[in-house]
Amino acid sequence: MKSALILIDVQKDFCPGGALPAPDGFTIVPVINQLMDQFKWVIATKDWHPKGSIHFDKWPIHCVQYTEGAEFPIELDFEKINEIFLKGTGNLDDGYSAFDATNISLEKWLKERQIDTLYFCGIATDYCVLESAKHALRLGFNTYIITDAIAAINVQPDDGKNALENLQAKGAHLISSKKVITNLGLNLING
Ligand code: VGL
Ligand code: ZN
Repeated sequence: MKSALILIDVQKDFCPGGALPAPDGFTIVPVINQLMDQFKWVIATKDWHPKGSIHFDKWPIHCVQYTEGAEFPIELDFEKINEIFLKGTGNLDDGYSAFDATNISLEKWLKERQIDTLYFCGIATDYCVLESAKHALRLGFNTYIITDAIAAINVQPDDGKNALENLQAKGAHLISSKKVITNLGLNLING
């Protein structure tokens, strides 16, 4: 089993003060910083929309390409990221799933490295983490969700909770960062 940590959309616009914030957006950053040391492979997605995207019929304008809101928060140790996958890049493209990234094919990238197990963290539990992890399960990846390293937008108060129940029913494993770090650390480094 070869594993990767995948950071979904840890971007300023999804953190408090941003355009479409998850209330716990900053809280998860130190947890993610710790997790990154456990993995040989650390990858990240960025929501990366063109200004005129139809996506903004549904959402406040956020994560526009090359703007500050699309950047990683400065507290994130982003130099540890091996590859960045850009999604939602077309005018007609919501890009909720990491596997819809357009600059590099995520599935191909993982297969080339024989990575078959994904540990998800990031934002938002109820949208892009949910859709990316569902997509990973459909493609046959072993799928873990690190429950204290994700943050929900919670348009409805239970959206994050429901997303996790939905994922668990589909075969995803829920795990704490502590468990990843203490129990699995050494195996994962072998990536
Ligand atoms: C997201 C809503 C709109 C996400 C992106 O990253 O979860 N949510 N665009
Ligand atoms: Zn978006």
